[in-house]
Amino acid sequence: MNAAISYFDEKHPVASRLESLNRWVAETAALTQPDSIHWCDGSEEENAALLRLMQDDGTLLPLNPDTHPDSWLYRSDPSDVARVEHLTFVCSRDRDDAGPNNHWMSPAEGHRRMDALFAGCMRGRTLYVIPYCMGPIDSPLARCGVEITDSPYVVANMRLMTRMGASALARIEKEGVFVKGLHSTGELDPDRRFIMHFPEELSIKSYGSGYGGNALLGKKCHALRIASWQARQEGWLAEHMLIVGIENPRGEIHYIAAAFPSACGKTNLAMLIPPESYRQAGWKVWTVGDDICWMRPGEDGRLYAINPEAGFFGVAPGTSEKSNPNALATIGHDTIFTNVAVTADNQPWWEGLEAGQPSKDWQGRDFDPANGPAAHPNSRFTVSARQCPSYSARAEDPQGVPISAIVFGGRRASLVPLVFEARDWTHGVLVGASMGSETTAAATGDVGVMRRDPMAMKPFCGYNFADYFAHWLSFDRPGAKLPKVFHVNWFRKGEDGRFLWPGFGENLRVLEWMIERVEGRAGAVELPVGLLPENGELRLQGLDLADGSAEALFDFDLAGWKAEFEQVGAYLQEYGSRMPPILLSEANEILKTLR
Ligand code: SAT
Ligand code: MN
Repeated sequence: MNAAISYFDEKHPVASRLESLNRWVAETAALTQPDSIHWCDGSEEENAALLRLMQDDGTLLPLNPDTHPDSWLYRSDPSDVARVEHLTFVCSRDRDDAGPNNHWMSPAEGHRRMDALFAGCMRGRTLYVIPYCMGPIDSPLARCGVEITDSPYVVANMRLMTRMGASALARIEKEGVFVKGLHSTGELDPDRRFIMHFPEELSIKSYGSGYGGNALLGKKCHALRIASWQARQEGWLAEHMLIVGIENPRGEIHYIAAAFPSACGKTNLAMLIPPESYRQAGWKVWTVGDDICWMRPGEDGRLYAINPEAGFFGVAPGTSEKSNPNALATIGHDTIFTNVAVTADNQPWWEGLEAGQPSKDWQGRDFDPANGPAAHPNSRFTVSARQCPSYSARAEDPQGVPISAIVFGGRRASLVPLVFEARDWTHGVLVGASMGSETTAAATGDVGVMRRDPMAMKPFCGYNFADYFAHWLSFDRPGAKLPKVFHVNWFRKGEDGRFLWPGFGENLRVLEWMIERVEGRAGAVELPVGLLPENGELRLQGLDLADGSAEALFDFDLAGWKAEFEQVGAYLQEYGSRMPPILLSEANEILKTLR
């Protein structure tokens, strides 16, 4: 301890009035041995100085200032381009609290391993202290954390993704509670890389990666894994969901929260542009968040949601004037691009962008198709949400927005129809719990493999899924006015292997049906798996679907569903006696009907 305190001298002044924070920074400095300590205040000057530093040492490459002012390219280590689920652990005291859905290590072993990696790792580097707030600074739903990192790239990204600096520190000093996140890029050696969570201590230790979800600790580590644990204790939900407001021609706005796995279109849905005929009729879409949603019951019994983030860390490939013009407008300036390609005139480029040609690939090599795609499939942009043309004024509302509908969805080439509605909350929880999806490039490993991904939280739930489902079920109580629950599948394919549904802006047609259901105006047909739109209730006018697609999108394959529910039943059984019996019996009932 005494050695640690020596870090606070004239060169490293004590920067907080909160003793527990100062002590933690001092202890961390004693362990990691940085050359200097910098407490981030979140100011423009600080950001400018950091960007200059990274430009000078080649960490950030400036992009074309005429087309992309104040924007930067960051090329990561080629081995460090995605989340690493196999190296991500929940270190709870009791192994069963982490559950079969998480890798587990005891807290003592977790700390021992991590502290061995952190010992002396910041020699020659600066230790940055980043106080941040997840959610609007004055929101009772928001929660704070402090990330210590040796990566200026992480500081610059956290500044875009969270409310970071002096105002967050003031809230932390008032509350006295914060999530402690310790991060070092270490040697970027995949064999010396771990992301560990200590939910009972509200702390995170992450070593050996500079990539988004592994290194920006406010995001998946805090706002999902630790927050889901906190949310269970405190009676709220921390979810991997976008939040979007849909304004109808009468000027009424319904807010929808939707859970899709990483790289399955959350950003696109959150920023959707209505089809021409809808636009003319007066429909508008407002973006509240594109990745994470914290919600809790309000006094009127409805669920109220905030987006804990302040920016977007979106997938670049596939983003175009056609697929997501709002995203393109958002990233026109003051954006950090990670692992994209560049054109000859130094504009960022990725597959799916209509304009331009790649000149250098994501690793800085002359572009050669033999080396694979020009931009890494998980290349990203980081940008402040305030730059989004469709950013909702309610996104900064400290009380959050009331949620009318919850949507679950995965990438399923077959079986699952375009949309169906759950019969009630319990069935809705089962619909979420039985979600399946094909894996994407957002995590290291095979792409396109079908796996169970309940509520799109498989990589992010900080505790036992059985307890998580029980927590979800507990919201159905007297006085609750819960949202309706739906399931969508934008990714069903026809026999020719092509997508049956055009997606993107046209998805508003499906959201319109949901809103009509919420308002009690649209009909539905009941099948064993849920409620489908009555014939003609899903508005398809003006949509150029291939012959037979409209039917194929809702084609009901009885044998396929039986097999699906047999799998779902077996999956839920894996959680043993902690699985809520009502969920098992709900799944069983459906299977019986299918048989
Ligand atoms: O890398 S992140 O976890 O931040 C993005 C994602 O995979 O959803
Ligand atoms: Mn995500």
